Amino acid sequence: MMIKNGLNKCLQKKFIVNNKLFYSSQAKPTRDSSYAIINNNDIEHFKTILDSHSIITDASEIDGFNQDWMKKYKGNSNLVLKPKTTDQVSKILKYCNDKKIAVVPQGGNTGMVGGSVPVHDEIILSLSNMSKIEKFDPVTGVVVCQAGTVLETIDSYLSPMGYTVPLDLGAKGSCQIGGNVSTNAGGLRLLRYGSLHGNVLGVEAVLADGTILDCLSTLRKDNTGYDLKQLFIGSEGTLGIITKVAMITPPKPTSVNVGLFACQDFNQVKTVLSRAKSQLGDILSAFEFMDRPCIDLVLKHQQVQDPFDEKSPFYILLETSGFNETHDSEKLNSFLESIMAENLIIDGSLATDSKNISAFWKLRESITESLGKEGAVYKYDLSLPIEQFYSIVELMRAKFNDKANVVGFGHVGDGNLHLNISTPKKPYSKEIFDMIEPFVYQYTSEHRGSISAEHGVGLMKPDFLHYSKSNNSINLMKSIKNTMDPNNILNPYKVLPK
Ligand code: FAD
Ligand code: 2HG
Ligand code: ZN
Repeated sequence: MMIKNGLNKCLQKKFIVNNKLFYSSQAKPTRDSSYAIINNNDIEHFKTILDSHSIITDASEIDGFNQDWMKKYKGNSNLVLKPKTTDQVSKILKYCNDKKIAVVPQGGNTGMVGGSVPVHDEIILSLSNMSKIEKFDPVTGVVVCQAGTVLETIDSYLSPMGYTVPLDLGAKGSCQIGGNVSTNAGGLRLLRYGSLHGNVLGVEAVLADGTILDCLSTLRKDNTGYDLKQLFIGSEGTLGIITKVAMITPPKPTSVNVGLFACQDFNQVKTVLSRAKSQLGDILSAFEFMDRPCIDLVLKHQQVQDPFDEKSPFYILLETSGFNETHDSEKLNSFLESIMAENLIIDGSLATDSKNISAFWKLRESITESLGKEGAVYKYDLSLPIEQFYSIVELMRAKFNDKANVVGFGHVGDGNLHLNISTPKKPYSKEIFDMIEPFVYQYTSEHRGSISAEHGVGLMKPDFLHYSKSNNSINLMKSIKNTMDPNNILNPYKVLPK
């Protein structure tokens, strides 16, 4: 296997965007007129809770908070509050609940389903000023931090002590741990470390009426009744505002290898995945997949080189992480020998030093950014059985022909496909949405998949929730919401259908 050098650092440019805002094939929800419209008295009251720097009323400053990073969803809020303490969050929510003022919690605003921005004039409660790492236990690996701490900051803090965060994603430099927990973000290493439902040991959350709920346990085992913290993991800010998170972190691997493999067809990808699981076992830490159009997009928009001389239809990025270089290399080499001997890959390249490892990861992690540079992008984040995993990409490609660029990539090791359809240089269009939705959701439902594997429901999918949840489940979700937030002030119009 040859390592090809020269995959340069990507140029960080602003996404090309357009201003036509469509939410989905569904109409934008109308404003619920029972919410109060904020006035000067409200702002004067917030001045008794927060210092003046933590209250933003200037329209141009608020603009960035009103709009999501894809420039697909835009609200109309005229107030951003940036509390520094749990007590301040509690006082803000108590007031909003009493006055029936709607609130949208916002972390790093990197979410992909429009959950983090207001739909109408909700107050934006930004957690950015709550970014302290409060405690770390070097024996148990448990870290406790405020919800606004950026994921990468936690990782940089842990690294010198030999620990790492159990989740990693392309947005790590901007997303916050509170946002990650609220969306139950998956990412690139879920295959190895599991989901946040397992890694989060405790949360502190403020309920809609201002009650501070202390579930900030740091215990690995605690079966004392209902596990209430789970309600906040993945509920996208609809049940409470997370103010602190306690999370178990794994030791940072000292030996890391990344292989990039080219395959002729998706069957080869599937077989390599099953071989990797059985032969690499405990050192397998990521198994990502991307089709050729993804690579073409990255090559078009980033300063990177094709690692292979020949084009192939499918690529796998496989990572091993462990603590014994000799053991890991032996294991990886015998795995590589066997997949090559059986012609399961047509080309491959291995990176063992940090420069080449990051170059390989860059190819995978910059797909989203490259797609964003194309213009309108329609994103679908699906869990599908491995047998149907790629068929939906082929179906959509056939449906669109040359009307749109259809790409497939994602966390194939976890059964999670990112289907993206882009129409370069064109604005979002209802016609395109109607060609995709509800077809993609129906297909997913027919194969008992999930219409949101990791990005959440947000504003994009409440009307489609029934494709993945039974009526009884949706009704129970509604009654939990009603119990915890009877005035419906927290992140309205999101997650639950009307
Ligand atoms: P935001 O976008 O600000 O908010 C997300 C949701 O959580 C909103 O509903 C918001 O109201 C709520 N929320 C935020 N903070 C709180 C809080 N403290 N309390 C209560 N509710 C809160 N996601 C994945 O799962 N896997 C990936 O691999 C992945 N890769 C990405 C790569 C890129 C380049 C980008 C831009 C995004 C990616 N995402 C991925 C999506 C996104 O980064 C994650 O969903 C992330 O967890 C959101 O965190 P955030 O702080 O930006 O939250
Ligand atoms: C990823 O895995 C993210 O890179 C983004 O979840 C997926 O852009 C997307 O569709
Ligand atoms: Zn993803």
